[in-house]
Amino acid sequence: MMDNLLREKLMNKTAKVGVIGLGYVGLPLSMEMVKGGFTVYGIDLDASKIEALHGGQSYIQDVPATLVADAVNSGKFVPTNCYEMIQELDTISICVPTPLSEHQDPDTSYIKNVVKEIKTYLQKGALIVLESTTYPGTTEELIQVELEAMGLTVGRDFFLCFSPERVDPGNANYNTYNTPKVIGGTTETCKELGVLLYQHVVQTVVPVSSPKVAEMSKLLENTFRSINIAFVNELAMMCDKMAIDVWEVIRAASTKPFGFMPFYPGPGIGGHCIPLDPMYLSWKAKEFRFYSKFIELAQSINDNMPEYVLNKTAQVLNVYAKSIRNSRVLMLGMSYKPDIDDLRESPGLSIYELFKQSGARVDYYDPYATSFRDEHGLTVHTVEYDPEVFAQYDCMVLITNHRSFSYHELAEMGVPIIDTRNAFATIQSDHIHKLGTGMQPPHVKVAVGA
Ligand code: SAJ
Repeated sequence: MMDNLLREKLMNKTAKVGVIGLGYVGLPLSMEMVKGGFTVYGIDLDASKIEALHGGQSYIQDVPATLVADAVNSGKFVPTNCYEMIQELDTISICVPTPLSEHQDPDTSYIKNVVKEIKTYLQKGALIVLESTTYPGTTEELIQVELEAMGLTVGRDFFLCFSPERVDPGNANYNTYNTPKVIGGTTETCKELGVLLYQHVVQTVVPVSSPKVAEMSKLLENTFRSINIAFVNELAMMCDKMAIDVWEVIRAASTKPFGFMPFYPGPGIGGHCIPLDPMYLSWKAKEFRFYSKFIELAQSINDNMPEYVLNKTAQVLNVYAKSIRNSRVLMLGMSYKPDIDDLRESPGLSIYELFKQSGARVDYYDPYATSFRDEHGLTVHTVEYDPEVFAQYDCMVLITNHRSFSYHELAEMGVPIIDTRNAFATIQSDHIHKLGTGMQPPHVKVAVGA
């Protein structure tokens, strides 16, 4: 039986394991599989990635180059951009992107392209594990159906699982090895073989009853974040109206030792997961005529935050008798979260465009994300850090609270600051206007009953 043969190879680690997609998920996974004792064949279409890996270099911040070099030099990691390698593989973990289309619908083209190659080269008896975040049903609909149309039978001629990636780039505490790995098999045998592979690779494997449960659990994890972030963004807008400090409110609520989990307002949500994953779920739900008001509402609140930041800035400039048009605005930070250079879906990019469309003369300073292409394809570069130059701006807007920023020095410049992250929390100053603390700057006290 095919499964017994594969079971044997997984037990004695002679199985040739493959990873398709060597990005922030696939490369760390490949390295853990090497550590687990397997010979790993990494397949990626990007020849520059393959060249870098063969040169013992790493393009993923969490993967040391030395690890790559040792794995390649020992022959335990074989990077290639040839899909033909699939015909040698006993297992294939698919770690390709699942973005959104321009209409905010799932774009599963990367998965479909990989499946085409697997249909061409798959050797009978192989285990396929889809890791890319996607809607419930993808594994069966895009992989099982396609392979069975070739006359193969899942659980006999090939084995199929879904196991969501939980990679959090830059996280110093959690990595591919020590983050529990959920996995669901199309059949009981598929699940057993998937568990057998990953138990040599990660610390904890969490088997579930089906690929759909595994697919849905990942979407729950990230939709949970999107909805809670949206709620706290709404609370911030409410607090702006009520002149209550939302940051103090959250700090106070966080003292509750049970039944509460803090989320924080911001200029919107970015990254490769949170803005996208919930849309995969709401899109699939519509197929069942189920319309998730929660998800759509959260998406609209979060997507509206850049506009809200623009309006808050306009209100603050107004206090100083200035308009957005022709004001010199300096954005502090552009990446989607602190201390990284990742600009994917960053709300700062939308805020930059909104300032430009409103006629502001806008620059940005970010020591990590040092340039980006604007909506017209033009490259925009960060300005250099220069307190004397910064003091000339009409206002500064804190978008990303990088730890490297000199918040006291920035505050001492005397330039009005719109703080969307409570980054200046410990600095009391009349010209610092925090999101969610009242639309009137602190020094403008409205007389009660006026
Ligand atoms: N954000 C807020 N308020 C919050 C939390 C986040 O505005 O309270 C914003 C961030 O600034 C960012 C966006 O939301 O723009 C997403 O932030 P994130 O902390 O969720 O970070 P991500 O996008 O890197 O999410 C990843 C996810 N990991 C995986 O999908 C494997 C997510 O599930 C993790 O929970 C998250 O990292 C994490 O906790 O770091």
